[in-house]
Amino acid sequence: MNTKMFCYQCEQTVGCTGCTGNAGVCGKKADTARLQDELTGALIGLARAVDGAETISKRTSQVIMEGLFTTVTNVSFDDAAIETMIQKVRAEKERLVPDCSKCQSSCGKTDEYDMQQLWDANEDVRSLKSLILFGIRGMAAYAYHANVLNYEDAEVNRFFCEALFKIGYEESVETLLPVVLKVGEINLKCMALLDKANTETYGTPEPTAVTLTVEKGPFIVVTGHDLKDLQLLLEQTEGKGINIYTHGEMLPAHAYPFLKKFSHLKGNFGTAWQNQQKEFDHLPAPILYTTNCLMPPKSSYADRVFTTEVVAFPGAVHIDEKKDFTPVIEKALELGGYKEDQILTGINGGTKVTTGFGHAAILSHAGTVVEAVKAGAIRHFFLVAGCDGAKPGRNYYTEFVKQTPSDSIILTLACGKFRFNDLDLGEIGGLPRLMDMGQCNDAYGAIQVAVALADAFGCSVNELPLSFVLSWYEQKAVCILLTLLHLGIKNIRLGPSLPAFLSPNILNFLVKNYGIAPITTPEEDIKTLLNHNK
Ligand code: SF4
Ligand code: SF3
Repeated sequence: MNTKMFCYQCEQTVGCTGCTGNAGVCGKKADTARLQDELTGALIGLARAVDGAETISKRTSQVIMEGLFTTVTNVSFDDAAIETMIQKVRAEKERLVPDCSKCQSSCGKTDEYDMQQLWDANEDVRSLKSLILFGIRGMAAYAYHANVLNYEDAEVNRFFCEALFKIGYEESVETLLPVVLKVGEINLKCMALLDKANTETYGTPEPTAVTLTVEKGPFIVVTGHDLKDLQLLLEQTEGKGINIYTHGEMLPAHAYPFLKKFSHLKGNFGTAWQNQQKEFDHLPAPILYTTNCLMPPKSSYADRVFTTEVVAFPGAVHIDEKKDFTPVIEKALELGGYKEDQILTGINGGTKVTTGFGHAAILSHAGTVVEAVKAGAIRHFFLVAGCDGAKPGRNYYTEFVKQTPSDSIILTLACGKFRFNDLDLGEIGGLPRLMDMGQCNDAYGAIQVAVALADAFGCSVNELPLSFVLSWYEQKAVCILLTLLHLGIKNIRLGPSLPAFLSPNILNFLVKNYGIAPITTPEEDIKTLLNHNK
């Protein structure tokens, strides 16, 4: 394959096959894509150097997580930052195995990996290696968030190396397929780790109504998934007359007892990531990006974009690991915010949204839920969850939710919910019909709820009146999907389009063994899914 760049890791890839020109649909330039490939090749080189080690040091693991996270869609557009990351990976390999790259031995482990080999491989091998690579990229983001809260899991850390090693070493479908499923297994452990890290640090999420009104005066919008950054920003802005508003995947932060005690954490601004260029246009406030999804900023607000951790964009001020948010605070004071309160709404006109229905909150009503199912008040549960995106066809999810019968419950999580989370769908037996469980990583909570319900009814998760209707965009969705497959969850509906990196044979395998299917129309899918477990 002789292209300027090759990337097909996200849902908006060109023609559902791959971005191959001078830049991807996301705005990633060909040079950046090539550097990301070089970084991935260097990470495989590092994994080769630690092959067989029982324990992977904290330092090596941090380098691997950071390197993988850097290559997730909409995280880093900054070539200089990626080059620095590549040097960091090489330095770590040199520290572990001095002179490895100069060694003449025939062990076959001295080199970095040339990603062109992967892109040129037989389509099934390429498909499986891509599933592994994109899955561990997503998982690395979750491990990274747990790590900043000082939580780590030796098995998760070891698996990053194992998976990277296999990408560079195994060449057969038979040996790669088990690794794909193992990504799902280990990601479940990784999401459990992050759940523990978040709840032990910030408390158990509580159902919380969040206003969409932005009060007059200086404010900061904080987006992404990193709760620690939000905590530090809240501490540094306390008493300074600056309000903080969450955006996108930061919305569920309002439900954590430790974070909600800050009275200047006021509400949520805006919707999902793909609307940021419209919503941030001339915003009288700075925006702090803690993770994906960053879109190339328009000139109307580029001077107020701040990044931290692995997020980076050329020209945007980057807050380094010292976490001094003074430049963001000064920008908020300089811009001054709105002159009057702004009563803003969600996509459907609602003026507030509710979040915080984590597994603990839902399971505290387990008795009510079980009784309601037995009495026929609840006929079905739909998990309508996942990423949002820019491509047309995603209004399927809004329509799906609107058309669900009034005796069904909708659980949701991740940023796709902004299409419908301001709808008032009413209640069943005192429980809201629409419950937001949190960020994408809180898919762990949805799994906990499903397992507990299956226990209560003495059946398997697949026998529950529960359907998974998922929307994907980037690589975190890949690891979550692999976790659901690892758990044997069947009949998932996936959209808005299927991943370009599923070869026909691998897709057939998923269809045959897991009944995975693309979304069709809300009417058709609701009808099929309601009849499924009868
Ligand atoms: Fe294309 Fe997605 Fe890759 Fe960006 S991340 S270059 S849009 S496939
Ligand atoms: Fe959204 Fe980018 Fe995936 Fe965590 S913020 S879900 S797309």
